[in-house]
Amino acid sequence: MLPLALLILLTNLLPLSSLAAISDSSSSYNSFLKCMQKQSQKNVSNVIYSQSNTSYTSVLRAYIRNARLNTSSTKKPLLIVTATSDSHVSATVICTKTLGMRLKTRSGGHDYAGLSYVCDVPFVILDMFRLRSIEVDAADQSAWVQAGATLGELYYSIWKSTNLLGFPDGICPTVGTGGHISGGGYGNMLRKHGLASDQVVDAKIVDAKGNILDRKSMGEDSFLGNPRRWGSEFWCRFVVQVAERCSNNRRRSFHANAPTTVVFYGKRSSITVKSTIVALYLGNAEELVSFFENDFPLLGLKKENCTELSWMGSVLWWNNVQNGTSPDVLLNRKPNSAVSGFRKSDYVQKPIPKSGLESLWMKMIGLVFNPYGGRMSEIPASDTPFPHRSGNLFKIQYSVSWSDSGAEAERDCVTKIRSLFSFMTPYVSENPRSAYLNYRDLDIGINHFGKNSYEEGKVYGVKYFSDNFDRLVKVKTAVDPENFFKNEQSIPILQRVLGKILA
Ligand SMILES: Cc1cc2nc3c(=O)[nH]c(=O)nc-3n(C[C@H](O)[C@H](O)[C@H](O)COP(=O)(O)OP(=O)(O)OC[C@H]3O[C@@H](n4cnc5c(N)ncnc54)[C@H](O)[C@@H]3O)c2cc1C
Ligand SMILES: *[C@@H]1O[C@H](CO)[C@@H](O)[C@H](O)[C@H]1NC(C)=O
Ligand SMILES: *[C@@H]1O[C@H](CO)[C@@H](O)[C@H](O)[C@H]1NC(C)=O
Ligand SMILES: *[C@@H]1O[C@H](CO)[C@@H](O)[C@H](O)[C@H]1NC(C)=O
Ligand SMILES: *[C@@H]1O[C@H](CO)[C@@H](O)[C@H](O)[C@H]1NC(C)=O
Ligand SMILES: CC(=O)N[C@H]1CO[C@H](CO)[C@@H](O)[C@@H]1O
Repeated sequence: MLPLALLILLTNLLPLSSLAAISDSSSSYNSFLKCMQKQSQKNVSNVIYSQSNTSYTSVLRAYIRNARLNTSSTKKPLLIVTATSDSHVSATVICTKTLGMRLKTRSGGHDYAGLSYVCDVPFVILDMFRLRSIEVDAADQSAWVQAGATLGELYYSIWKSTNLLGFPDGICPTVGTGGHISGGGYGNMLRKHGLASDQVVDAKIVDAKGNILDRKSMGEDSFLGNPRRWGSEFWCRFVVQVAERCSNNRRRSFHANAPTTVVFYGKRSSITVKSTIVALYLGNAEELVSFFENDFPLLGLKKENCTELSWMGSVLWWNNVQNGTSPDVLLNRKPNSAVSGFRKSDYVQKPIPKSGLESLWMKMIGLVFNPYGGRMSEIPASDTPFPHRSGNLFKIQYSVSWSDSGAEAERDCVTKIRSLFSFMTPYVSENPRSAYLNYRDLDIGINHFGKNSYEEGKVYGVKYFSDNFDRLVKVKTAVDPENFFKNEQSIPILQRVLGKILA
């Protein structure tokens, strides 16, 4: 197998002028317990936490990944179910519905707006962290991954079973596969292999009646309208087709082969803006250097600017883990640790003119540019719910994080990111102004579940799903006509009035 070549390019220091930087808990517990007992035919008392259980708070906090949503005024679940089997998942759906509560499913808890663990009506959290088995079949180049497994656990399991396979998933090891893969999921191999969700060949889901379905039993329409997208909260198990052997990558042309991640960021405490370009190339350093000599001679890239590593080595490298450290570090779930943050996204379809870039540097907060193209342009936009395919040059992530708990720090940061977003309007996609589902942003629209849920849903729906939105609404209406699986930004249903569908 060929090593992967990693490179770090360019560290520019630019001057920076302005960078400012419920209802009754115990009775619901009893009814819920009874219902769960009946549905799952098992003693379930060890998987249900009410607010009076001593471990309730530590279970809740373990996968809160945005400290902004860890305050005393943040709404808390009445109950948390830490499912350990399919039958628990199915029973949780049925019993939550029976008791008239909202269901929130949490896998890794990284939703930027905390939609997996915060809700403004009485709710139950179906917590998947105990359902985390991973079965890798190296010969078949596939794996079954339970939704509660983290990316780090998936990487580790693949590495344990073979050094010839990898998976095109995100960077941060604590992210949950459940939310990540069902919302798209990209990493450093995006341009070569597409999204994590593009690799899904089957899934187990639980529908609104509590039935456990797979690709065959749910039907192609539902499958292609992939779990999270057509409902909101499901349990899924993914068969993941892991990447082809690295030695095969040689045949691909450079552009499809070099998924560059470009990172620009500003530091509040200093007067400089630091910009960094980091990229993963699936091949050796000589090849990479010769590509750069032809295509980007001004960069002056040399072999010593590249680091050759195995795929696992690159996974650790992207996580700033020192060379030689055991991949065991990927298994650290780091429970109950988070900073406060706010994120937004944009898609860029035409080059940003130099004048725009110059003003952008002056306003800079944390920005990450992810180049598209390559495999992403080959997959037709209507093939899967994820619509941002050819025609997109790159995606931007805007981010602000703060550590002071004061409301002032929050206001300051949120104001800054919104003003930058507004400044960017002329340079990014329009009608719709597209956004990435996994970079949850409640600013772009919220469903209040009133009469006009379709109209409200369309506001954010076309930003996340473009022309695929209406198809997703049809599938959603067919499989979950009561709209049981819902959150602030789920796919709405078409309303039936006097037997007619209104849209
Ligand atoms: C530190 C950090 C790094 C990140 N890095 C990347 C990256 O490199 N690439 C990238 O693409 N994204 C990245 N993200 C975004 C990440 O992919 C999304 O936040 C993703 O949705 C998180 O999945 P989760 O299971 O951890 O989150 P959760 O908060 O548990 O879930 C996210 C959403 O999916 C729903 N959901 C969760 N599990 C299920 C399930 N089993 N069935 C149905 N619905 C479910 C939840 O209800 C919620 O709406 C990052 C986020 C963070 C905070
Ligand atoms: C490459 O490495 C050399 C030596 O360390 C350094 O001077 C140069 O700036 C680097 N080039 C790039 C493009 O990073
Ligand atoms: C369930 O198990 C718990 C201990 O784990 C026990 O206290 C309880 O009595 C059991 N309930 C039933 C209905 O068997
Ligand atoms: C949540 O807040 C509590 C109390 O301030 C703190 O101990 C805990 O570490 C915080 N957890 C997260 C994930 O922010
Ligand atoms: C990483 O460490 C190994 C030995 O532990 C060494 O052989 C290898 O050259 C190192 N790689 C890099 C890129 O430093
Ligand atoms: C999961 C868990 O520990 N649940 C406990 C919550 O509290 C009740 C009453 O004390 C126990 O019976 C449960 O086992």
